[in-house]
Amino acid sequence: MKLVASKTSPYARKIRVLLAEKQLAFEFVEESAWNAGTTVPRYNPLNKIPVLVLDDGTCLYDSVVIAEYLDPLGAPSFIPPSGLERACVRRDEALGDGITDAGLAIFLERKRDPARQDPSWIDRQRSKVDAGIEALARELGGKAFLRGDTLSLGDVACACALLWLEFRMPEIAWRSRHAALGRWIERLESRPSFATTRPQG
Ligand SMILES: N[C@@H](CCC(=O)N[C@@H](CS)C(=O)NCC(=O)O)C(=O)O
Repeated sequence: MKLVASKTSPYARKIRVLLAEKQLAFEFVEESAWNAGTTVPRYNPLNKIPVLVLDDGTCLYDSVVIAEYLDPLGAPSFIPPSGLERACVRRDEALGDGITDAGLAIFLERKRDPARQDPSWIDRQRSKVDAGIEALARELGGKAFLRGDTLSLGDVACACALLWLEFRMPEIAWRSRHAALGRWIERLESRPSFATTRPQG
C-alpha cells in the first residue's frame, strides 16, 4: 500500500504514527494538495491528504476512514471493538481532529492578504482551539493515557493536533498553561512512531 501525504499534515501524521506503531510496510508518496500540479486529485476527488492507496488501487480517505481500515491489520489495536469504549476513543479522535480543523482554518486565513482577513472568523476558530485544549486537559487529568493504560487512537489524534499547533502557531503556547498535557506529550514524543514523524518543511 501507498500513503499519499505530506510531512507536515497532522491528519497524515496520525496515520503515519499508526503505521509505525503497527510496523506495517508502506510506500510514502510525498505530496501536498497545495502544490502546483498536485497529483492528489488522482487519488481523492476532494484534493486532500492523507490518502491510503491499496494494492488493488482502492483509495481510502479521509484519515478517520484510513484509521478504521488499518486498526485490524496488525497489533496492537488502537480502537476498542465496540460499545461506549469505542465511541469514546472515536470521540477523542474527533476532538483532536477538530482542534486541528480549527487551527488549520486560522493558519489558512492568516495566509490571505491582511486586508482580506476576517478577525472575527479567526477569533471564532481560536475559541474552538482553546476550548478543545481545555477539554483535552480535563479528559486526561493526571493519567498516562486518555483511555486505560495503553495508547489509543484518541491519544494519537490529540497529540498530533497539539504538536502541529506548536509547529505552526507556537504563540498558542499550550504547554505553559497545561503542565499535565506537556508531560503526556513528552512521553508520546519519546516513542519512535512520534520521533520519526515530526513535521518537516
Ligand atoms: N478530514 C480530513 C482532513 C484532511 C485535510 O484537510 N488535509 C489537508 C492537509 S493538512 C489538505 O490536504 N488540505 C487541502 C485542501 O483543503 O484543499 C482528514 O482527516 O483526512
